[in-house]
Amino acid sequence: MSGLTPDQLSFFDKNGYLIIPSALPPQTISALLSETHSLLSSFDISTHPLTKFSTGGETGKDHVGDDYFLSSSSNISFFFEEDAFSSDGQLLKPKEKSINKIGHYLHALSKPFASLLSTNPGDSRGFVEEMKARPADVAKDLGFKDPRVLQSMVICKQPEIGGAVPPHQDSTFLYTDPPSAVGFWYALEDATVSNGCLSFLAGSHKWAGVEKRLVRGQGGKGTVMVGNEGRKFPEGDGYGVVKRQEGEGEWVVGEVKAGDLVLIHGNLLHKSERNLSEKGRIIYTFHVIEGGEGWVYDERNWLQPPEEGFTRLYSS
Ligand SMILES: O=C(O)CCC(=O)C(=O)O
Repeated sequence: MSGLTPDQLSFFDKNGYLIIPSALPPQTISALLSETHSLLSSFDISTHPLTKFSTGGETGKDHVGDDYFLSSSSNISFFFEEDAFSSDGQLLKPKEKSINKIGHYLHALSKPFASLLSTNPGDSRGFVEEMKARPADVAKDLGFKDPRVLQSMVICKQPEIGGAVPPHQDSTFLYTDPPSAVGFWYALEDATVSNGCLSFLAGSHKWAGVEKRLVRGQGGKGTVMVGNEGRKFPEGDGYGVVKRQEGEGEWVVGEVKAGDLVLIHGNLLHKSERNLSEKGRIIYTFHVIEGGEGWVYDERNWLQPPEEGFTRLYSS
């Protein structure tokens, strides 16, 4: 077993995030970076719709909502940094240095990334022997019954033009009723204040309900942000009963080293700043939701399952 210790579980419960140092061995970090660079250099820009990645602010209307984005749950797609283009639409840098993120089915279609989900040495996805805090073990310790990986992404946060990610809760984008999303976020390069590491509003998962959701627009086209009429907190003690206290909830900076894993509760407010430095900040993240009985994945969610369904980590 390589799940979480009681201290780690209690830190996560209290704060809504947890940093696990050196979860990935060095050779795995190299393999994942090498796969990232190979994907970046081999994608065909001549047939690409030049979709930028934007989180879309409050309304969700200017969120990337075209078919390229909406169909990316079942393939490997490439999204540009917003500042990658000149005012007349020309790329300012080579394509490899212009991509903000790659997603959303790396965990199934890319062998190096899929290997992180492997639970046994005979698995055809590959098995990373020395990995700490294996996702299936972590999910079990967090109480998941039938955890499903529903999306994965490499976020490059390119040098000089790396876009900011405004404060958000992942369950706004990956809603189940009741909420259940947890992010697994692996640094593949050191992330610091200068190149746009994560920050967390510690404890906000206990008082910040999921008030809005990103869903598909009319006729399944585009995306729109709507009010959440479902449950706003996970089931369990301590959710939604406390109000934000004055002075409580400082933003905590999460500087990490390559190989560290950060777990992020789906209700936790978190963000990252722009990267104006010369150093990139490549990370890999996937999100897990509860697929067990009693949790509903809404058919209006922007992200819909591929034909084979979301990827099971295990089922009880
Ligand atoms: O890596 C980042 O900068 C932001 C990632 C994030 O907010 C997320 O995965 O929910």
